[in-house]
Amino acid sequence: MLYPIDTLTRSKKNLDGVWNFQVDRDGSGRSQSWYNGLPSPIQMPVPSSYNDITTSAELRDFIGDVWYECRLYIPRDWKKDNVFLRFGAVAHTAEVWVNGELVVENRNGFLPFEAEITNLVRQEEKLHISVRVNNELTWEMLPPGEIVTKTLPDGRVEKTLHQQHDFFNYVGIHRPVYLYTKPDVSIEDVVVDTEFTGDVGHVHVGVETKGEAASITLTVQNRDGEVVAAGSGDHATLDIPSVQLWSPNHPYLYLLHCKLFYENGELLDHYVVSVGVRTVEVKDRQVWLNGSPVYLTGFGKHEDADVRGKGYDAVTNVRDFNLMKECGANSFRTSHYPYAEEILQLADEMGFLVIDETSAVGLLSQGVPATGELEPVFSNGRITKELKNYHVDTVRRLIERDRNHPCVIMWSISNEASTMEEEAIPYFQRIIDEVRALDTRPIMNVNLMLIEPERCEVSPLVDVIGLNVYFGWYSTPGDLVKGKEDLHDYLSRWESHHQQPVMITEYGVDTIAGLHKSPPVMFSEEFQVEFLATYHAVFDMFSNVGGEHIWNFADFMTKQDTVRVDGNKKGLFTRNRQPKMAVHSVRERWKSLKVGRG
Ligand code: GCB
Repeated sequence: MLYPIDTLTRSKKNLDGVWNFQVDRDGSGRSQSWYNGLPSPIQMPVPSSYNDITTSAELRDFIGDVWYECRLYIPRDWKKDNVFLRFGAVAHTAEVWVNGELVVENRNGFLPFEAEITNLVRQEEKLHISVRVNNELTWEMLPPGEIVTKTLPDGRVEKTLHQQHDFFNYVGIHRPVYLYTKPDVSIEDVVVDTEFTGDVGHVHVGVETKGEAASITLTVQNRDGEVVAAGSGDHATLDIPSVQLWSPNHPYLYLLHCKLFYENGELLDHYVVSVGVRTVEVKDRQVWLNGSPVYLTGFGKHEDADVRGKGYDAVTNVRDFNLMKECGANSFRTSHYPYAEEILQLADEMGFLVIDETSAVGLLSQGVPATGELEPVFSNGRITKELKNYHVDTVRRLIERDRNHPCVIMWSISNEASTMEEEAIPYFQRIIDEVRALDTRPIMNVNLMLIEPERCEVSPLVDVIGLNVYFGWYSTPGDLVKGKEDLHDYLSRWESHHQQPVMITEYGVDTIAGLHKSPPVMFSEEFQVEFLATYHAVFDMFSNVGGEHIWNFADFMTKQDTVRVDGNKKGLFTRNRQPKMAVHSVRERWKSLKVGRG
């Protein structure tokens, strides 16, 4: 799905701001036609999670439906165009009405959806947009969850969410909302793939169109606005002489202009895609970028910030990227769901390699921390056909959304699933087949520490194995001597059992900023420094380790729990994006690593 942009033939209108909002306590809003107007709304910013905007614990923890609405005029000159209403993401399920008419339903909290509303725009009055949002999770969606209901003595129904994943169930209209126009004869999709031979870059372009256009022209402009390659047709390869390759240290972007023309030369549609020329492959137990091995340094992240929750926030995102650059990070993982498209655009611009993850987190029998024996979920009917279809659909929509971003170097198909079960093989094979049918990038699956190399059934199917490791934290807590031995033993066994590169996708410890202890103890800043240094020394002993992502970039909110102190505190930065002590030693290491850093 193409991102809405202004071009010679298209306009967009951003609807972010303060909308009306109302909680639907007994779920009767639909039958009371709230889509025609909310009876007693309060104000709610969009985009944002609604949970932390007021001071009400009831709203923060509410389970069920809430409603949003806004009203606006559409410019008169839009009346000749086709108009679409597009949401970047609404968690978790949404129904959208325009002028009282249901126009779209969506069941995916992390991916965009849209509806054509041309006929409704042609009416004279203000447009009334109404959205019903529900935050209930089931085992037929991702991430999975379960709502347990209890009827209280006074007849009220109490709902509790049981979730496996370790982040707060923030919900609401999370990403930018746009109205945009598209001509009758239009560019529906553009697919770009790149490679190079010597110093010539090859940009393979596929254009999907709607309606009858006489011709399609394709031109590539460099940063100075000069046309450096040109072609035509719906499939073409454009060659860029003396190409500037895209990499984290040199995030050079070209602009690909696609134009549709009528026979008489009239311009019908125009769309522009940023293109970074680069290659990614996995060989010799390493990840290669532009023909050289690259070692990934960086973080598992979250879309999470104080007050805003998971709401898109450019301020936080640019701050995060500046801090990551400053640490010597060249990459991050979109743990544990697809991030906003605007974040990937920023990663293209600023130069980060991204492991793009689906929202398949928590496909196992335990919550966090998972310790002890795991119960099966694939073989006992917990993982249903509906869930698998949802996963396949998510992967398809993710790839269709993100495949043109040079920053995306890998697809991560799940985090910590119950992959010791044989029944997980056909499930994941289906997901992998879907990815391979759509794209050539390497596939990663992220493994739970409890699932030992000899027991993991899914790792043999993927290109890169992600390992989340917490020896000396969740196992032998506080004992880094034993933790180091266990980590060494674990990595040695992965090295001898599997031929693919492994990537350390998580390692880290909860650290309370300002807590100092000598000798170090768990939760102190000194312990975080020592833990990371211990792990780094072990990683350096293994040539099949292709990278290290600290868990987490910043402290983040979780559900309330005895193992969490106002959220997960494994950040290298606080939730307010200020450094903990370990930042300094991490920066020193990452900036001086000799292995290729892209
Ligand atoms: C994990 C999970 C991550 C948790 C982390 C932790 O393995 O992948 O979502 O937040 O452990 O801190 O326990």
